[in-house]
Formats: sequence, structure tokens, C-alpha cells
Amino acid sequence: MQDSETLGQLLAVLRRFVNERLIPLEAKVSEDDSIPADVLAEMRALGLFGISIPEEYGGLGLSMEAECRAMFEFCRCSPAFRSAFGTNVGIGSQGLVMFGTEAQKQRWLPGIASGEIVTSFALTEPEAGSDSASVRTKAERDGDSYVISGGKRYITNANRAALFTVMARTEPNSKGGSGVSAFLVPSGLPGVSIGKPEKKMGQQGAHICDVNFDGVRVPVENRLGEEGQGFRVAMQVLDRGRLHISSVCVGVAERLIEESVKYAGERKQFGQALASFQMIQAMLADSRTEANAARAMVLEAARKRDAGENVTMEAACCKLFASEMVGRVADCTVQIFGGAGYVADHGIERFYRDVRLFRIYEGASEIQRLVIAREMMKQGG
Ligand code: COS
Repeated sequence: MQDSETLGQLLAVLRRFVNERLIPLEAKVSEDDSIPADVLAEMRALGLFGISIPEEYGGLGLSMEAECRAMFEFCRCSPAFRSAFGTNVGIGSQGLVMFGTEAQKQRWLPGIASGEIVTSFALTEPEAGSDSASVRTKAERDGDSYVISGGKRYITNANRAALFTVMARTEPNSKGGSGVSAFLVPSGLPGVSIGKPEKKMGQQGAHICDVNFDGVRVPVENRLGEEGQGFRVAMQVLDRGRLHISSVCVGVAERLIEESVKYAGERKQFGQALASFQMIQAMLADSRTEANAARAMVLEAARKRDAGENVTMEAACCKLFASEMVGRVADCTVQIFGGAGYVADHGIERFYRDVRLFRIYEGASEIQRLVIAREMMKQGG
């Protein structure tokens, strides 16, 4: 789906769905720490689980630019809703899309696109967070199988996942990324166990869990890419994922700006609307400027990626700027709402907690800076 008219229709449908269906449910989802099953079914029916999956495998086949535009629109609601399909669209499926064999794609992608299969990306470990090349989970070759053992940490959607992309070390004596391979591991295999969802600062309704692999036997056909190529698979998946998350940050910022403008127009102090005070106007203007800048950066990087260019540096720039931007916008929003921003009723404090994660997952801000600087040295600027 690449023509602008069809994309325009999708964006209009998403706007209506978010406004009418999701925003009214935000408080309940947060309180219950769960998204109702009928809402998940509606998201599946809208094709959201497969927006990035090629049409030949049952997805909507959006370009990166179109996917980012869809997220600008969809993410005007609690980020927990996006998380329900985020792994299917991003880090849980894109290794398969980019590096999968035709047989692997035929087997898994249609179910991922429809949302029948939830996917999850298992890279992080207790001792391998930002230093993701130091994974200790091992995969030992045994005839036509690999036997996987090790523990993964903070894995998004693990409790709902039917399929994991698991990064595991196939060369036991190797250090760093070179001895790591990627595997497609169905969650129903003997030896896979999932921990309880963690209690978190925000994004209730989205879940992360530990996952343990205890002698899990997977056939050689489930290896994704060549042996030893798994870290590259992970990094390329993350390059793309970082653009996706950046567009999520822009969407959330748009919602917060809308809320701020509305509240500043309605709320009166000293006999005037808050919006008439220049110190409030400055916060609104700064938020608008930064959100526009992030939007423009994301779209430019997405277009480059669609044109086949390497966007490692651009994706890291976007993730760094957009995640920090939405943090500042959320802070201004709390400030504009004042006491009402701090108490739970208006939901602003919930967004303030929710957006904190954007500076941490899919590569912390410090890692984005490291990636940017390294690429600058390589590229000479
Ligand atoms: N695309 C393709 N290949 C890449 C790549 C990319 N974006 N980034 C790195 N690689 C390759 C390198 O070319 C190198 O290959 P060779 O060994 O053949 O030279 C290999 O991967 C190792 O890369 P590097 O030396 O840069 O690894 P480091 O351990 O020094 O650093 C960082 C890697 C820190 C950038 C990486 O671990 C990272 O992104 N960490 C954050 C992880 C993260 O985002 N976690 C979030 C949880 S997952 S949701």
C-alpha cells in the first residue's frame, strides 16, 4: 500500500479509532494493566500487527515513511496500545523480513501480519543490556539441531509471544558480536519458560518478562541468517526499530501538545486564560518547535531508508532527539497543568511516566550518542 490516497484513508481511520476507541480506555488499561481482548481484536482487524510486513505475506506493506506517518497518528494515545503490536511490526518480525529464507517467511509472516502470532525479540540479558554483544545465552550445534540455553531479561510481549527471535552464542569461546547467531524459537517448545510480567514505572498494559531457555532444541532451519551473523541481524533490526520508536515519540508529543493547548485555553488564573501568559506560550512554542523538528528528522531518515541507504547514524540521531524531545514536552505539559498535571485524574502524570522509557529501550540515549559519534568518525562528519 504505497499510494498517498490509500495512506490518507488509513491515517483517517487510525485517527478515528484512537479518538473514539482508545483514548477513552487509557485510564482503565493503565489501572487493569491489560488491554481488553476486544480492542486487541479490533487492532488485528485494522491490520496494525502487519503494517510493516510485505503484502505478499498478508501485511499492509507500508514503506518506512508510511509506517512512521501511521505511528505519528496512532501514538496520540497511551503508548501501551502501540506496544501490543509494536514487536510484530518492529523488532519481533524485521529480522525475519530482512534475513529470513523464503520458507521461514512463508511459515511465519502471515500469522505475524494477522496478529495471530505475537513475536518478541530476545537480545537483552542480565549481563548484556547496553553491551548487547556480550550475550551469554548459548546455542550448541547437535546434528540437525541447536540446543539453546540461557536467560533473557525485560523481553517485551514475552508473555503473549508465540515466536521469539533469540540471539545466542554459537561459538563458545568467542567474545563480542562475531560468535552470535539468531534463531526463531517458538514459545511452545519444551524448555522455554516465561517469568511474571515486571512491575514498571509506566506503560501499564504493556508487559516485559524474563525468558529462560533450558536446553531448547530447535532445528537448523530455524537459524535466521548465517551462523555468526546474529549480532548484525540484531543491529539492523534495531536501526529500523529506532526509527519506529522515534515516530512513536512524535505521536505522543502531539497528543501532549494538544492537551496543553486545550488546557491553557480553558484554565483561567489572574482573570485570564493560561494561554495568554507569555511564560506558558514559551513552553507551548518550544514544544511545537521540537516536535516539528523531530517529525522532519524522522521523515527524512525514513525516506533515506526506503531509498536503500544505510541509516544507522540517522536512526540513532532520531531516537536520541525524539525520545529526549518527548521527555521535555511531557515535562512542560505537567508544568502547564500544574497541580492537575501531578494528580492522576487528567492522565498527564501517566504520560510523564510512560515517556521515560523511550530514552532507555531499543538503545539508551548514551548508546545513540556512541553510535552517532562512531558513524561520524567512519563517515568523516
Ligand atoms: N548494522 C550492521 N552491522 C552492525 C551495526 C549496524 N547498525 N552495528 C554494528 N554492526 C556490526 C559491526 O560492523 C561489527 O561487525 P564486525 O565484527 O564484522 O566488524 C559488529 O556488528 C560488532 O559491532 P561493534 O564493534 O560496533 O559492537 P560494540 O559491542 O562495540 O557496540 C553497540 C555495539 C553498543 C552499538 C550495540 O551493542 C548496541 O546497539 N547496544 C544497545 C543495544 C540495544 O539497543 N538494546 C536494546 C534492547 S533490544 S529492544
